[in-house]
Amino acid sequence: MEPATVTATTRAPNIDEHAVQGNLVGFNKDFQAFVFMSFADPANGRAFLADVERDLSSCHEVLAFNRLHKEIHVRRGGATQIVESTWTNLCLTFTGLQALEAPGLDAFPEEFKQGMAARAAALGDIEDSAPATWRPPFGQTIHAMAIVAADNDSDLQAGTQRLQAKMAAHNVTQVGLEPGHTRPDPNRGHEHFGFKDGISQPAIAGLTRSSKQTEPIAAGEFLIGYPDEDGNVSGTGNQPAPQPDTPDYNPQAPAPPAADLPPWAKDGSFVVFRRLRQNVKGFNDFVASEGPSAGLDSERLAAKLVGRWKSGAPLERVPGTSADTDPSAQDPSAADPSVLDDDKVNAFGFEADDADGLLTPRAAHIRKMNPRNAQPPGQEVTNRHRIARRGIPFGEEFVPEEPAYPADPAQVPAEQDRGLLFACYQSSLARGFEFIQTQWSNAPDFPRSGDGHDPIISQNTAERSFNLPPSNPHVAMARWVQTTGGEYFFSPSLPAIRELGASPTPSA
Ligand code: N7H
Repeated sequence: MEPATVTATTRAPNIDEHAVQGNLVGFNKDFQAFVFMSFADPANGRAFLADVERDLSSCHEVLAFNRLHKEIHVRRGGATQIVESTWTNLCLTFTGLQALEAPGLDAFPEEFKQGMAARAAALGDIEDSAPATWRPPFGQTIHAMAIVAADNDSDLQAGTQRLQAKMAAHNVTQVGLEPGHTRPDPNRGHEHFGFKDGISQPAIAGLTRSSKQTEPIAAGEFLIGYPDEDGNVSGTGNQPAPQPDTPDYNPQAPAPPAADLPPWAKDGSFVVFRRLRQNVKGFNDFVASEGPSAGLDSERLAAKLVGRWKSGAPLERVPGTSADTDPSAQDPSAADPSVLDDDKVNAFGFEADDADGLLTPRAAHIRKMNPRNAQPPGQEVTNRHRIARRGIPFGEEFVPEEPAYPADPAQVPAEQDRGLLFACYQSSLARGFEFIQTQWSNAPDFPRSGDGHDPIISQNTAERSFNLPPSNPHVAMARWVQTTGGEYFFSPSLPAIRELGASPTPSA
């Protein structure tokens, strides 16, 4: 594939922030609920959309609030919550769009039409991650998902009840609800294995700037109707399918649609929701028992699997680290907290200084998920597979004394049922989530032959192994993250929700 054509328009498109739903840029709230629903019939569904639309938040509102919040926080020296907001967004499955009799649905891509459960074989969701083991309503009919996000639990309850009242008024049935919340201090911002999360996020050209000084990614990688990294307008039928001899090729992806998405899809985005249960005890026991044979203590082996220390500090050298320092030997932030500063924490590549994975193993989670400047593929290929992650942890805190997980996933007790409500946004499921899950995470030969599986999220085999340089033992790993549900959604723009809600036959 030719290198990306980067034009001024690609870099700074004119995006209507009032149109795009707000969670694309990240609600960034400590309490969130994902509410799943089904419509009784098209008229009721459309009436619900028309009614709920005024409660939905836009990117403009979220960005303005976040700016104000930060300004007050900085000026008052980190004072307690001064301004608060509760946000709601709504997105629809393919069956939900059909239930609304939305026009132009033929042009939607095949993987979205099939839904996540039907994509299980391609995604590697097998054995204890197979749809047969998923919690209801996953794998069953879901028409829509609302995301409610608030600063505290009582605001979340109030926001959810407001939504539920509108659902009830229009005969919309709640088929599931997944509550998430950030972990309590001192683990706020960390996921359940203990790692700081939400550090490396792509900036979306024309919409967000990265505080971590990374180059913005073309808006067309996240939103429909804008030039992507290759200069093609996303959602149009003119995008050639990647050919087998290119690093963009995904044999698991169905052929891309030949037709353009309908006009109402502009400013929309595809959303992946995945309920990922984390076996914290299994992970902790593994790094404690396997570390010594690899010559590492448990914290260091854990860091090698992820590619960052639990503090968030990278295993690579960042600006200011001397060339003879090994930041993968012990957490450098203990001696120098500045490695966690925005201008350092993400300021590294892999290939130039660490081609052999001596610091960050090539199969470490963050290296698989964003190979940065790896060759192959080059940066321009990596940038065609970026996602905006918007997940939040769920479940109770881990207690070290708790028993091992039962073999049967259905028997995991509620108090041990914890993990990540993973959500991500992209303009193409095939090139975003599906590509990185199948071609990078699940692939033992990516980036290079024999590197191993992503230790955190690969799913397709119980025989997972991880190549740990320099001695390169293939460490055998259990699966500590199980898929317990998930679905594909489309997050339409606010004008599109008005249009879909207003008329039984909106113009295609
Ligand atoms: Fe991952 N973890 O705790 O190990 N992830 N992730 N992820 N993840 C990242 O930079 C984790 C999951 C990505 O640009 C960090 O935010 C866990 C899925 C991407 O450097 C940590 C789960 C997918 C990045 C974790 C999970 C991804 C990333 C480092 C599930 C996509 C950015 C902190 C339970 C299919 C890479 C950070 C970059 C980072 C963890 C899921 C993708 C600590 C526990 C399903 C793109």
